[in-house]
This record gives sequence, structure tokens and C-alpha cells, in this order.
Amino acid sequence: MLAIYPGSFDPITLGHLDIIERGCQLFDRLVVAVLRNPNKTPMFTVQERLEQIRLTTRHLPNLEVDSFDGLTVNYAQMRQAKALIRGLRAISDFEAELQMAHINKTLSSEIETVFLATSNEYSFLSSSVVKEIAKFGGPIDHLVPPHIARDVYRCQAKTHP
Ligand code: COD
Repeated sequence: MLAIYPGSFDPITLGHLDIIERGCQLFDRLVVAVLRNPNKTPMFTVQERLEQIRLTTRHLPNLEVDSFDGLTVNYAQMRQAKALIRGLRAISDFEAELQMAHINKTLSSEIETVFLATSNEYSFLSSSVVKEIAKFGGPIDHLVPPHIARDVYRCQAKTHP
């Protein structure tokens, strides 16, 4: 059975990686799908994020990394996926995630949303937190893989030399 883990992944964090590794154990195949979103100004281009995720997940043989635009359920249908995976960190995630799951169900009744609860150690972690800490020169090595930390600091140095 194929599942899709959609998101922005700007950049991928250890929290995302935890969900990906657990998703790979639950499903035969998992696709991490990066949204091409023209309305947002990300830190990393879609191409950079795809490379970052591929490098981070080389140890997972049943994982694929891809990008998509438009509705997630349309992409999931095109891939013949049965489920969307989403991570839940806190009640604040729950409200928005539940709403999105309901909307997606109305758009495509055959695709289920599967929620995975965050592991305790990553319950506070998001891509935004990583960027915020890096902006003020704080340590992020415990939040993202080492090559991502380097990318974030390099990007930070370019924008705020
Ligand atoms: N622990 C556990 N889970 C985590 C952690 C963590 N530390 N950090 C993030 N996650 C989870 C998030 O809760 C989310 O489920 C997933 O990982 C991805 O997170 P992000 O922040 O990288 O990506 P999002 O949430 O911005 O992605 C949103 C989508 C791109 C999936 C969404 O906007 C979308 O589907 N857009 C396409 C248009 C569409 O179909 N919209 C829905 C109908 S209106």
C-alpha cells in the first residue's frame, strides 16, 4: 500500500524524519511530496528541498521523494495512494489538521488521512523554529541533520552577511 507524506519541508527536520521513518514501517511505499507553492517565499527552493530530503532519507529503501502542485488529494489519486500521513505535535496542530482531513475527505472519499503523534523529543520542533533560532545565531544541530544545519547557516549568512 502506498502513502503520501505531503508538506513544505522548508527545511526537513528531525521531527519530519521521525514521521517518515515510522511511515516507512507502516506502509509498503511512502512518497514524501513537497508542495510547489507560488504563494510562499521559502528559505530553500523546491529543488534544494528535494535534494535535502533525498540525502536525509538514503537509508530508507521504500521511500520516494517528489514534488507536486495543486491539491494534495489530486496528486494522491494520480499516484494511486491510499493514505495521506500527517504528524500531530499539539492541540494547535489538531484543529487545522482535522479540518484539512475533512476537506480532503470531501474531495476524495477513498483517501484516508493517517495521523502519527510526534515523538516526545520533537513535540516543539518545526521548520519555522529552526529558521528562527538560526536567524539569531543559536544552535540547531540537535534539531536537523548536520547537512541541513550547514545549508541553513549558509543561507542565513547570504541573506544577513
Ligand atoms: N513532529 C511530528 N510531525 C511534524 C513535526 C514534528 N516535530 N514537524 C512537522 N510535522 C508534521 C506537520 O504537522 C505536518 O503534518 C507535516 O509534518 C508537514 O509539515 P510542514 O510544516 O513541512 O508542511 P505543511 O503542514 O505546511 O504542509 C501543508 C500542505 C502542503 C500539505 C497543505 O498546505 C496542502 O495540502 N496544500 C495543497 C493544497 C491542498 O490540497 N489543500 C487542502 C485542501 S484546501
